[in-house]
Amino acid sequence: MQKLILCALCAFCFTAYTYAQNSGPPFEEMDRCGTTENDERLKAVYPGYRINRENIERFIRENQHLREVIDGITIIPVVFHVIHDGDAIGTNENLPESLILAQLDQLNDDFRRTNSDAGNTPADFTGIAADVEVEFCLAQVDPDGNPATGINRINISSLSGVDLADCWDDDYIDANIKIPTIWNSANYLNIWTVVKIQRSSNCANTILGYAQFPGGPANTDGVVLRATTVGSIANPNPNGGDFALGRTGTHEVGHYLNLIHIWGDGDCTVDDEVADTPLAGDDNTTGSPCTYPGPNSCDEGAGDLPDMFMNYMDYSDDECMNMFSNGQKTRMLLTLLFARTDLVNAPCAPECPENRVLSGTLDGTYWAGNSITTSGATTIPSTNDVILEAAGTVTLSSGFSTTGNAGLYIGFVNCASSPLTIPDSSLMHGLDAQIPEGLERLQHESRNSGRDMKKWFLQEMLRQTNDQVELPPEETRRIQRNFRNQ
Ligand SMILES: [Ca+2]
Ligand SMILES: [Ca+2]
Ligand SMILES: [Ca+2]
Ligand SMILES: [Ca+2]
Ligand SMILES: [Zn+2]
Repeated sequence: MQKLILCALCAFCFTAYTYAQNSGPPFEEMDRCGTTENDERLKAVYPGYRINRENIERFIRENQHLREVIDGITIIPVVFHVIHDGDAIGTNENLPESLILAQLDQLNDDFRRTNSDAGNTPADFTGIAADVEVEFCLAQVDPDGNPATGINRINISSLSGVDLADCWDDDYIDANIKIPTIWNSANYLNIWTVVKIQRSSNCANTILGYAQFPGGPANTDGVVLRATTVGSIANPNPNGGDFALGRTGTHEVGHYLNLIHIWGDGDCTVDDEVADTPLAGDDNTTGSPCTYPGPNSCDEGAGDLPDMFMNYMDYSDDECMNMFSNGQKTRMLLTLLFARTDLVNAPCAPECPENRVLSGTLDGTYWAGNSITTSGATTIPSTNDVILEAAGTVTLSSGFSTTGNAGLYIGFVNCASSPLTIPDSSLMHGLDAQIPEGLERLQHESRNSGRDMKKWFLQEMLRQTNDQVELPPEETRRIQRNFRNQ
């Protein structure tokens, strides 16, 4: 099932590029993804992991309504650990910065549906093709609070026990490469690029990438990519063959945000826990020219559609992939809400776009690079949750009001270009004086991890819209993310 079987065109593809040193076997023999095997291994080793996975699934199933409170763009800080064996920077697996930036671009394009090949999505699926509203930035601060580039080059000679002659399967990479190099996985998406990833079963050097689903051990959390897959449509990896456009990264980050394969890793009786993706009986390894319709592996009766082989979570060639679905988007956003809460408390360089003046009825998230001010009659109705996040000041003017069980969160995020100082007592007192009717007390949290970040928030911000839902206290911390408004 994992094996990629390509078409007769491969004879052409095979001669169209040359391999770098250590780049592995011919691409028609590659395994698209090792995530499922890694998942099975972790379930066998860590009993708690299986329970975590079940809890996350239950949360997603029972809290679809919370999708509504996630508004605006979520920005995830990324660190690329470029693992090499002494090659000059930009050579072989010691990837040039240009390819790493290209991969970051492709992630952003694919998750925001600004990918240049979005027009290839078949009409059957354009209605559900999603702007996931998640973006990625290179981490600007390391876990010790020092300025960083988000690119961390590591010579394996500095890693004890790592040898290119060893079998680099998921277990080996986790233990010998990830654990010694990881940045706190609660706060960063760690992506390791490596020269080879080998199958556990026979050490074949064929796996393009693998991810760890949420709920696993913190010290191995992240995504591993074969170095030859790192690139983009605009800047393909010269050694990547059919997998040069960065879609391995998109696929694996999809797993990292809890997506499972489009065919649910099973036959037509097993789905992918996403309602708007058609059932599929197995993976598709569709290659050029990516003709739609392709296979239709399961008959779902009325309204049946062919397989969505162009979904990032199938096994098609990079050039045939071009979409996530709305259902996949919901699954990823709810995962961020429940299982990757602190990830988005990001030491990225925040953008600093503007001052904002709000009035009328508020709902959702409002972000401003400098200040947010309300003007005249401004209301949060009892059914709404509102997040005001600014790099400067937030001022609730005299016409501001709330009704009933409205939720309000006010946060401040430092902006790299305009260092933030908040006069604690004065601002707290200023806000204290303005706590509107129907809202509970303000809490103050101060964080200093490389930048000033001070947040005030109201308890019970997450209004309980469903009495059966018991969110753990940490859920209020979902707000510690880099929100910005569209
Ligand atoms: Ca090398
Ligand atoms: Ca299936
Ligand atoms: Ca489905
Ligand atoms: Ca079908
Ligand atoms: Zn996969």
